[in-house]
Amino acid sequence: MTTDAQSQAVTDGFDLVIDALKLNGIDTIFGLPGIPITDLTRRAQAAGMRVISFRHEQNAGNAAAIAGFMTQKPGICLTVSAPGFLNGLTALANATTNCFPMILVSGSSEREIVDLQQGDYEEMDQLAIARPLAKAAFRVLHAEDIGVGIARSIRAAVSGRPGGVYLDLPAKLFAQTMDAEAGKRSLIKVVDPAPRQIPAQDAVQRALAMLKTAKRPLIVLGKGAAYAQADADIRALVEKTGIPYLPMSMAKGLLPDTHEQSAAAARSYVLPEADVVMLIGARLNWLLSHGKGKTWGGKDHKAWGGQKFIQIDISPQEADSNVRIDAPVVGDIGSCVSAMLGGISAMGANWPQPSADWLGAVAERKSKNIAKMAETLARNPTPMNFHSALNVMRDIIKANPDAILVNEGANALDFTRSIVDMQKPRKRLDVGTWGVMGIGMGFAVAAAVVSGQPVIAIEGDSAFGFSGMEVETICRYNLPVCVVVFNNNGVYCGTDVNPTGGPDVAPTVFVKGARYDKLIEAFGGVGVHATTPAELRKAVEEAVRSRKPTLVNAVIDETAGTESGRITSLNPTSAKKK
Ligand code: OXT
Ligand code: ADP
Ligand code: MG
Repeated sequence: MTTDAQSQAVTDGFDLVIDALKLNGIDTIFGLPGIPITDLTRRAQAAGMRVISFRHEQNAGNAAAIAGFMTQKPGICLTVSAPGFLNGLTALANATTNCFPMILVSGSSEREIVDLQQGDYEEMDQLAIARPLAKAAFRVLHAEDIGVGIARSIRAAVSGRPGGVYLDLPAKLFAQTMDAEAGKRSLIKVVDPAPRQIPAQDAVQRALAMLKTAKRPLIVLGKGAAYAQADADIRALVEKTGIPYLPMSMAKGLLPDTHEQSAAAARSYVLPEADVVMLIGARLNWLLSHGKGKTWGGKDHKAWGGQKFIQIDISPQEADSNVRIDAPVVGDIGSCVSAMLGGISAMGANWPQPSADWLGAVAERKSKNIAKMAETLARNPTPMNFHSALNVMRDIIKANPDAILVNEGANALDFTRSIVDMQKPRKRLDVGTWGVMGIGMGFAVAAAVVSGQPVIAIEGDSAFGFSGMEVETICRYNLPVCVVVFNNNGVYCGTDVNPTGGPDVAPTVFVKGARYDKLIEAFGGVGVHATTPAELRKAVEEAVRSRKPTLVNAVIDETAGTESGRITSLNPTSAKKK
């Protein structure tokens, strides 16, 4: 005879973690199994979650981070203890830096042994190491606290300025059991995880007054604006004000790059010339030359260029980080932009359009640059250079506006950014705030998994090497990813020589004529060696059409690149290769 106690249903740590994630609408885990989380991956899959297993945790972490950016739900990266955790940490730090919501969930070793430093299996004080690199870091010791641990992690990742969160789950926790009913009750479905933050009316009025009196206004759209998913209102704000706008790299496509108000092709003209600049989800960091110096028309590299700044951002601490912000508007971008629109509508016909002089000057500079670019793109040199290869990629992306473009490298990044137009929001995913190499395959996998759309990854040959083994992952899950390796035999280019004449090649040079296409063939994918624009076009078009995992080794003139692409000046010696 069974007693009541014996027949009582129980649950355990594994199931509680899975149930808590599912309860919060999280249906995908990016990770890499091993002690102590192998069974967590198995049981998550058995419970109907999508578990995408990677070959290296950094790539799983990058996948989680970009999934977070694309969906506004925290992406989950699951790793084993110490080394697996550390492998995931770069992605966690990168997520925090870029304001991407993700949760790095790592198994860890026994607290009693770790804290006494008695040499446990994969011993490491992971929580202490993660804390400075994450927006928040938590550890759960008891099964009944799993619900709270996951709820707090979700809130921390997506509320306010999004970021990376670390959640430490010691091995012992998973095997802990508790009454199933009590377990269920302990879970929390997070209500309103990213509450709207309404801007103060006086802040909105101050910003509008400044914008209204501007003679040469400019709007800068950053990846915060892309993240916010307030696309229609942002477009309405830009169009109603008639102000030229500059998209930061990952904000390209928020309005189509072909929009007549886009000043992307007149960047170096509009930054120093503008008198009032409204930043929407963009920081005045290095990518915007800290809002001062010669880029902004300042006399020397530190001098203020005379612009007044309006900054729309969810973080109240962002204002004044580099130069004075004259009109900070703090709130979520959706609410701020809609409040601004409300103010503008209230003024009706009294809202002034920018002067014809300003718009004309921007248009003139823009059409000059576009004409110059068209000339360069029309050339067809042998071997291919970045321009002739990107002329092809530009057409293909134009014909496939829903495809997602992943992009990393130096020249391969910078040329792609200015040549390939994006037509829809959040379709361009790249190296972001840190200019970090290695995001490529993780981003590509997540983009395909999250969106189901074809993904095209334009990769420098060096950049690709950081995550290249994940082509096996792409083949294993049969993802519609086409990787195009711009192979110029090295970091920046392939022409450096060892000045000593010794047997080692120069540090920036790779094996010449490498066949990256062979790599994907090892896993059953399609490999193509392309030496002409026609071959490149055929291969990528076929990949997009067939949705088969494909890697195109696009041979690029090894002399074509410049040191560090467009950011040569950041090298301490500022040495120019060409
Ligand atoms: O106005 P002007 O005249 O100036 O012209 C501008 C626009 O107006 C114009 N434009 C257009 N013209 C015509 N038509 C259109 N549509 C148009 N659009 C624009 O074009 C120009 C340029 O416009 P842009 O791009 O908007 O402006 P600009 O001035 O470039 O903007 C400034 C920046 C700073 C915003 C921009 O440059 C930017 O976003 N830069 C990002 C740079 C970056 O992040 N680079 C990556 C890091 S480099 C380096 O660190 C690398 N490493 C080291 C390393 C890293 N990073 N990570 C790790 C983990 N380990 C090591 C390595 C190893 S790169 C690298 C590998 C490199 O080798 P690869 O083989 O991978 O790559 P290749 O170089 O290809 O060989
Ligand atoms: P970019 O590199 O494109 O200029 P950054 O990463 O520097 O973009 O800046 C993004 C900014 O957007 C950050 O300061 C962040 O606080 C802000 N942000 C992110 N999401 C939101 C949101 N939903 N509402 C308001 N601001 C946001
Ligand atoms: Mg290269």
